Amino acid sequence: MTRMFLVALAALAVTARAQTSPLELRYDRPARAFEETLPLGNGRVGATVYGNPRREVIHLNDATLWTGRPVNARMNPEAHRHLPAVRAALAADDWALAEQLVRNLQGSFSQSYAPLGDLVLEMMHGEAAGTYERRLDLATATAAVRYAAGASSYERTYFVSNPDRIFAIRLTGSAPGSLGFRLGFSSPLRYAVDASSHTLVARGEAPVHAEPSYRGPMERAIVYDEGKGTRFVVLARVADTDGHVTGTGGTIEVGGATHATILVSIATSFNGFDREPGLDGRNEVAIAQAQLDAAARWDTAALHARHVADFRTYFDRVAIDLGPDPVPGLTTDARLKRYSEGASDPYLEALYFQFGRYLLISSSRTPGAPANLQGIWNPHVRPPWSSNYTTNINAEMNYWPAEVTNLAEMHEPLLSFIENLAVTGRVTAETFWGTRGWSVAHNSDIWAMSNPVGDFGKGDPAWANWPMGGIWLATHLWEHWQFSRDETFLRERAWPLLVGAAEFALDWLVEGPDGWLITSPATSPENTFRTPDGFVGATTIATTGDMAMIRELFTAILDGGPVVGADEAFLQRVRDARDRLVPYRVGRQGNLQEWYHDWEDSDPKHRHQTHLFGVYPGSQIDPHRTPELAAAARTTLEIKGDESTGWSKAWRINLWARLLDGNRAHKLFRELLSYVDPVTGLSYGEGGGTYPNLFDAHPPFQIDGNFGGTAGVAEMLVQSHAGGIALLPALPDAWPTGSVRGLRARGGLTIDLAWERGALTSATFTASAAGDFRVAYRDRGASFSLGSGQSATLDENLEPR
Ligand code: FUC
Repeated sequence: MTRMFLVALAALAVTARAQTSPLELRYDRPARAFEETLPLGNGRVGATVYGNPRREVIHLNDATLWTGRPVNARMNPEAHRHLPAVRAALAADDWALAEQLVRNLQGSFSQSYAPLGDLVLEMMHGEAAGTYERRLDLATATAAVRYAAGASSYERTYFVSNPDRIFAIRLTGSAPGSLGFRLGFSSPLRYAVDASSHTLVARGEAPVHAEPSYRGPMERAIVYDEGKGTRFVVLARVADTDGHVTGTGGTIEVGGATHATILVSIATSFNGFDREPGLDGRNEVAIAQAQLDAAARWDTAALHARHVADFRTYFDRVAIDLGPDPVPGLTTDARLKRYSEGASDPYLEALYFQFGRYLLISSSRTPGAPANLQGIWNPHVRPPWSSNYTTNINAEMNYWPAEVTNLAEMHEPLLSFIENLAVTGRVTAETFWGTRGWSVAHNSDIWAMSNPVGDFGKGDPAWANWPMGGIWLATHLWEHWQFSRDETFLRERAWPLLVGAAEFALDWLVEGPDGWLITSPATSPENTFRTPDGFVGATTIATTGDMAMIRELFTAILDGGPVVGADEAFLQRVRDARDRLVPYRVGRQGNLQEWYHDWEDSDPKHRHQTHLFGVYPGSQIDPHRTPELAAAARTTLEIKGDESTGWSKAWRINLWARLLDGNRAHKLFRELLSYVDPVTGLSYGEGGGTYPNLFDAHPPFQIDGNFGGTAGVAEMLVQSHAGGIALLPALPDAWPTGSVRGLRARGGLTIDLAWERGALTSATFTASAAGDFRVAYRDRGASFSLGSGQSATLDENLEPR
């Protein structure tokens, strides 16, 4: 059995090696910190592997384990009554008063994504000696640790299976009887563990409240209310072993073995965003038991084969070659350092791109529980920024690679989450903003909270009072339709939500001083302006970001209306409103103006750049259609400079790609991949980069930069936002020869490209929906029609092959 299993793994490794170096993270030592661990996940359960020979600690997570309970969206029912006073202050240019009054439009903070606990393996062998290996194979989503101790060599293989809903650890020791270990569990949450029945059973409950960590130490930062929080259970059973198994207290002991498999089944009582996880929770024990019993019917090799087949369905859709591996066999941390010091490494760049896809498949397969700020991998009870959904950039950025890198199914957790948000968002729109439709502010959690945060007046309006999250999120529904051309999706799921977002926007817009429609109050996430007389604040009118998001939404409505046969009177209202939105303006410095007035930024280098939304992810500004605005966007980026946080750099890769500057996009990509040491680098702030395990460093760890970086690579190779499809629109000099297979474009095309010495050599298009397509490469263009399932291949002159 063991041998068969290893042979299967080896065969997979050989297939991968045939192309280039295998797509793997590899290290010659155990992880010293969380940011060096190997992340595994089935889109719900997460596990991070340190790989210590004698004492292995694995952080476990479940995407549905959060603090809190269903949110009372009607938490501040009279808030909207303060709006007229805020608007009057803004109309009188009394920015300071508006800034103060707008605090009346705040509610509670979001809840936090919770850690679940640690699986602890104490190995009963002496000190490890000799070679040590720790690897994560991306194509098979399998981690492995190999080392020797005494006269035996040991191997551990780890994977989290989606089809069998199980986390499996296979352990072997080469010498007869040399494998022995104790298995235990601990959790930073309230829990109890028992292993007397040979199955380790750990049960616990999440707090009903956790204060965001940025609020600092405070009383009642963590509140438990027994029976009210989300319950969790971990069942761990040792299967497939030739050793003897005993259970005492909270520990399982295995001795005298050469092989054993630990099967770990996890479930929570989370039962939807609007149901009590305590009283009305799911029966987590029955679920976990059923998962365990079902998985235990397969042997380990079969479990692994089923897992790999499932994972590869998604992962293998895209292959990329950006150039040869200059240092085959070098460990990932050494490679990253070498790259940070200026060496070129197209293999690492391709690996980083594919790692983003790996992370999305591993973290985003649970309806209503999209990947959060840390994906699903979090060991902290009060994680950075609550590890929540931050909708003023981060939650959306997580999903930038979903469609373009051919993982549309992984978009689904976000799309279903938006459906939940529209429910609480309707109450938020009515009570906070006095409008119809639905609206989401800048933070959310698994309970789909949608209110502006700030603890009822204590939050800085620069981040707390931004009501545009729903509109930004709604554009994801539109994007999913554009890439899939799934008319049923558009009609039945997306359209009602798009209309609700538009109703909010129509009601939220008011007539401004020059007759334009404006938003009032408005902020530009998390920036502050300086008025000519020196007042620094955030609350104003008609920020460029607000206008851009509304314009993007209205354009989607007007494009989608005819497809679904929407009511013409409604479309006319949207058309009229869109024509009256405050237009883009170019500021004194030649920059794209962020504020309604041509004010200075109090921090011109700020990481947020919401006013560039129309360049990316929006589709309003580009060098061909709007050259002046594109030039102004460029100037804005020049003023900001390139140094920023991880996600901010990742956004800028995409922005520069859309501005058709491949070399600048690549420079930012290089900077996103700057080595950040987790042991000394656990600080909040700028200096974004990449940790040794390729997790994005805001710092601290925040997964959005990984996803934004992956999207950025795709955006350099294919763009499809402006009606046609641009091939290699921002190919950097650093990638003279390469190929990519399986990227997706709007209209439902899958695209394979190859290029040599900086020039396209061939392009193949396969349509998943019938359509007429226009493609462009440099100054050449071609048009063709394809039926669903049909392909076309063009040569370097865009002539059919
Ligand atoms: C916003 C950003 C921070 C961070 C946090 C999660 O507050 O300004 O940089 O990304 O969200």
